[in-house]
Order: sequence, then structure tokens, then C-alpha cells
Amino acid sequence: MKRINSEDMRRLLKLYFIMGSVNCKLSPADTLSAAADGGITLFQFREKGPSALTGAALLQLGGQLREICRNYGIPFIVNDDLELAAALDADGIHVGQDDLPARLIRQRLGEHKIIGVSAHNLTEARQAIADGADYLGVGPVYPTTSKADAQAVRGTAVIEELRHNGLTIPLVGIGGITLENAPPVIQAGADGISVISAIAGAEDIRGTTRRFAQLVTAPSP
Ligand code: IFP
Ligand code: MG
Repeated sequence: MKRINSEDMRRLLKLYFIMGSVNCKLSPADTLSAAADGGITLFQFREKGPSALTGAALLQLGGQLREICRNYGIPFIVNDDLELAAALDADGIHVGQDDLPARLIRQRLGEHKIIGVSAHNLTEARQAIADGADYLGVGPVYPTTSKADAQAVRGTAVIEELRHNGLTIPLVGIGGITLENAPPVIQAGADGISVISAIAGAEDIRGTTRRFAQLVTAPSP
């Protein structure tokens, strides 16, 4: 199997849903199924926080969510945990700046796996690209409640800076993105948006997801 190409990666990033049990009001399976019905293009399993599942329960939930993704044809990405990604035969992994470089992760997981890296500035972005990242997660764009150790909010400035410096790598904006504030993220040059709370916490998950999907696929003004 070959490594994913940029154009396929860009399409997958359009509406990237991230969650774990901590973020859900309904069961995680029902939450993901509703979001998948609504039109998410990529999913990341991010089981984090004080009440996060571990051990066998983590593996069981991961397997259940991976299965839902397979049924919908949505690639399944695991946050941070290389062992979990391998155990679940995930389609890829998303790592932060404190984790192994993409190059070493690729050696462990295989050439064809999707590898995403968080980047907060031009230097980190260039390093991640040099290491072989398939995409970048750039943020926090707006204030977020989903990440306790998030860096300073930079709006869309970092995304614009990366694009103005000629970086063409597929990238997604993350952090506090809602239906109201999503358009500037795309206008700044992101290929898509990453959403946690605005979907997982919505009253109508499927309907809200559909509206996000319309936003990111609408022709730009
Ligand atoms: N970015 C992303 C993504 N995921 C994370 N878990 C993160 C930053 C900290 F949206 F996937 F790019
Ligand atoms: Mg990490």
C-alpha cells in the first residue's frame, strides 16, 4: 500500500471530527454514528482527561468506534498512542510536539498510515513536513474547553503565516470552531476544520454536522 497523496488528504480533512467518551453526552458509538450520518470526512479517537478510559475498556471502545468508521468508509485516526493505533490497526495517528517524530512513527506503523502532527508556528510546521507528516493540525484558532494544556489562541494568523510562507501541506484548523466562526479558518487557507465540542455536544448531532459539512464544501465567496 502507498502513502496517501495530498489531494486525497485535503478531501479527508474537510470535516475532521475528534472525540472520546469524555466529550460525549450520548454514548460514544451513538455520537460517532450520528456525526458519520451527518457527513464527517475523518475521525480521531482522542480519549483524554481525568475520566478517560484505559486498558481493556479503552481497547474495546476503540474497536467499536473503528468498526463504525469502517462501515461508513471514514478513516479512523488515533490520538497520540502508538500502541493503541497499532493494536486497533488504525488508519493513522495524530501526534503532538512532545511525541515521536513522524519519520519514526512511520517506521513503526507502516508506510501507508496517515500521520498528522500538531504545529503552533512556522518552525514546528517546517520540522513536521521534513519529518514526513501527511497533514498538520494548527491551533488553537479560538478559545477551547476541550484541551487543558492548549497553547495561546492565535486566531487564523498562524494558518495565514504558513500559507504566505509557501507551505502547501494539507492542514486543518482546530480549537473552539463553531458554525459561526468556521468560515475565516477556510478563508485563511486551511483545507478543513477540526471539531470536537460543537458536534459532540450538539443537541442535534446529525443536523449540526450536516451544516458544518455544507460550510466546508460550499464554493468559496
Ligand atoms: N490537531 C489535531 C488535528 N488533533 C489534535 N489532537 C491536536 C491538534 C492536538 F485536528 F487532528 F489536526
Ligand atoms: Mg501528545
